[in-house]
Amino acid sequence: MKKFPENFWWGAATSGPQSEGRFNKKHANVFDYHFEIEPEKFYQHIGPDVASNFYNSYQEDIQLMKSIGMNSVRTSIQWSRLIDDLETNTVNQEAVDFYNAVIATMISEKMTPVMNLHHFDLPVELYAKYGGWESKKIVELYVGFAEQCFKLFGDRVKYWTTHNEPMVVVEGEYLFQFHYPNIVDGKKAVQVAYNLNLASAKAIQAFRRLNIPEAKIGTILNLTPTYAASDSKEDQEAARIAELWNNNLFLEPAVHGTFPSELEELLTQDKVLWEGSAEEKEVIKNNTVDFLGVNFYHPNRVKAPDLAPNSVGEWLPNRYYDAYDMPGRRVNLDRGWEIYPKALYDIAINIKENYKNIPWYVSENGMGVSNEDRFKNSEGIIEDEYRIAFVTEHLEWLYQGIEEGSNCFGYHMWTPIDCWSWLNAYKNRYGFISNNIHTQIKTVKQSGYWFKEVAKRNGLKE
Ligand code: BGP
Repeated sequence: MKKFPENFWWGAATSGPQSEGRFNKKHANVFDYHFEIEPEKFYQHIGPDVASNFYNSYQEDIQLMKSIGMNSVRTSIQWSRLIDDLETNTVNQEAVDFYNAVIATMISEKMTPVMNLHHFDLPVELYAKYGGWESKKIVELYVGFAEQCFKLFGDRVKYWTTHNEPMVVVEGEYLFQFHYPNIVDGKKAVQVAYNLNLASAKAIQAFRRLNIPEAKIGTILNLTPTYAASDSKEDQEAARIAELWNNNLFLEPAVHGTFPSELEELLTQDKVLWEGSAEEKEVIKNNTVDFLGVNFYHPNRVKAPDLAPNSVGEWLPNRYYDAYDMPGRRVNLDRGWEIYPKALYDIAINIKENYKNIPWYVSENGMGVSNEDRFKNSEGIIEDEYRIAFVTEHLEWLYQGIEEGSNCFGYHMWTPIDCWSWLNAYKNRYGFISNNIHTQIKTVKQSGYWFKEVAKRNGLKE
């Protein structure tokens, strides 16, 4: 048997904005607002209003999670729910009661709660008033919110994360127009990336000052290892820059407390470098993470760009590389993402060799498949063998990385119960547990029963 380390986390991740529903929330986050103004942009015009109804059904949902053998679970605290006055960071008592109840239920079901503080869900008023993450004012307000969370829940929550996939905020909101406010502005994107790194370090600083016994803090990054189309000098150079921008821009400050110098040089040469003070860089230097969460879905294959990088026009980071569609690649067509499990091994070794072999866990992995009802058997259970195969392959490569010394302490699936997925809404389903969004009836899939056995064995059968 392929046995995983003792006390390995077997679990799954969700987020507040994708599971709770908008019930009883005083403020709108950027997605709540985007759906209000452009519902037609969301698959089948379904917004985050109800999501998977976690706000009302958290007890039953957590019990279902427990029933499939999960020993740990991540969700997020919504800033737009917890805070009443966004300027002074006073808290909303009903929200405090809600998160207290969620945490208590997880603990009573013997699941380690992991709480994330930012899952793309900035209160939209802060975007309207200050320009969101473009502004350092938001960094300060976010740190105030984070501090409230540590004080309110830190006695019971021992694993915290500052952001989920900050790079997606940069890409979705400022480069590639898949998240509100759909801006295309490379210079702003660079500043937002810096500010998100700064916010993470400042939240960690606030956390350390509170000295909460046994509590640890990390951040969650979507790592997309880069593979060049060929060994040619040009393709290799494209891959080098893609790796600097997509991964190292967040990974290096989080773990080493510095920005990649080659990237700083490039951004300086292109006259788009962020504004940051020596004092801020000191904060980043001195407040690195205790652990890392890695979301892994797909690799990033690149080739030399068709157009010369010094072509005239708006600066965007991808002027240095083009996406490469490798012939024969395996793809999940519903999501359009390549399936390449060996990348998880490459991540494990990269962390071991270049990032202090810091403790890390797979904080998301999984596959979103549409119309899963077609796989229902006569008992109404979805037979999602493709998901079992997908997770097995990823776990095998992860196992190999651990065998070679990478310090990985867990595997979380995206997601426990089918939840709302941004613009794709409920098109692609990722859960171990299905959700009928009309009745909110939740049913364990075949993969959920399978996962329970894996967790119980703490390993994979040979
Ligand atoms: C990650 C996010 C999750 C989740 C997942 C699936 O990027 O952290 O919030 O949504 O991807 O992707 P999607 O919902 O875009 O299909």
